[in-house]
Amino acid sequence: MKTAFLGITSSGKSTLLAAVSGRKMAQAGVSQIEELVAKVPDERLDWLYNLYKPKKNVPATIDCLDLPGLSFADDHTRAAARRLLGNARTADLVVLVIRAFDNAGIKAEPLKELSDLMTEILLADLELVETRITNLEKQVTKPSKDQAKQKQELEIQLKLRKTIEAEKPLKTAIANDLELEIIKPLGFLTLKPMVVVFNTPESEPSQTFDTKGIIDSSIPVISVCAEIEYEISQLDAESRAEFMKDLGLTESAANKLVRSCYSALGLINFFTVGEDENRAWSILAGTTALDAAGKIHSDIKRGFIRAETFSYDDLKKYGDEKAVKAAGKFRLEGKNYIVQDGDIMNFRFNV
Ligand SMILES: Nc1nc2c(ncn2[C@@H]2O[C@H](COP(=O)(O)OP(=O)(O)O)[C@@H](O)[C@H]2O)c(=O)[nH]1
Ligand SMILES: [Mg+2]
Repeated sequence: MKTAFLGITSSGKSTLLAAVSGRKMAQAGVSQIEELVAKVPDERLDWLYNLYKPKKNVPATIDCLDLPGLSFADDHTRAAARRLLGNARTADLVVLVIRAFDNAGIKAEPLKELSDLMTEILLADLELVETRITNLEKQVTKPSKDQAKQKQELEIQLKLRKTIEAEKPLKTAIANDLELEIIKPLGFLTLKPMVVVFNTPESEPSQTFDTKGIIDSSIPVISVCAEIEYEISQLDAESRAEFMKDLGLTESAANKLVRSCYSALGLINFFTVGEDENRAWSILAGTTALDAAGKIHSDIKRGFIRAETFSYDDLKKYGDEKAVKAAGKFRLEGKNYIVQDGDIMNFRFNV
């Protein structure tokens, strides 16, 4: 699962990514594509750590792609921006970073910036559709074993073009899963889940913005001051707690952002616990116990017998595993059990 961070140059993408990944800020102005890993904060894992005191505590992570800043100032930079947007096509989630702080004398125009970015993303998808239509129209005239498939895709692409031109969301044009499967490899940006981040000034970190009419109300919108978050990320645990207390914060905005990316990706956690390590595992909501076992190791999936399962909530309520068992909350689940967020699992297997 990969998240691409997109935004205009100097919107604070790299600062924000340094904050969520806990690393040092690279030299300013570095304009290459970089992959970073962000730990997904989960206070349940911290609680479990205190109970089991394992040697290691392993949180879930998400991969983040830092793309060089976009510019739509002229045809030349616009063409470069189009190419950069292409790099986001393999991502599962798009995070738009919008500059809401004045920078080097340039005033922030956050809503305009968001609106422009949304337009450019839509145009990039339109260009992809146009190119595809041109190619397919040529291909379908030549007999080949793929001809039927090409005709089918051409019909879908023509439908998509109409939808974009009518300024309607692409997903309204897709009739069923088969159509979705046919066009999925192209990586349309407007079909991806999205999170919008307003990078706010230090003077007003929780400033909010009315995005009605610009983006769909289902898209999560978060206010973050990347500079402050970066400072927080560079502190040791103790100073961090103090700093946050001074600011009256219970959770850093960077944490909130990572968690909202995680849920926008449709991911949930199950846990494994033990002397060696406690670990949070990422799975898509709706994953079966058998596939969850496969996340850990293919042998565990192959030799799956059953999954000893109890919920984090029950563990917290009753205090320890023995009490969970005594309360009748310890379960044996089979292959088809749908794993729930917060399940603590031990897979029995035989290979
Ligand atoms: N005042 C202020 N400056 C910021 C903030 N976030 C980033 N910056 C500054 O804006 C400049 C560009 O940030 P950078 O993260 O490199 O932007 P990118 O081009 O989107 O990767 C840097 O000088 C940052 O220090 C913020 O929240 N407030
Ligand atoms: Mg950058």
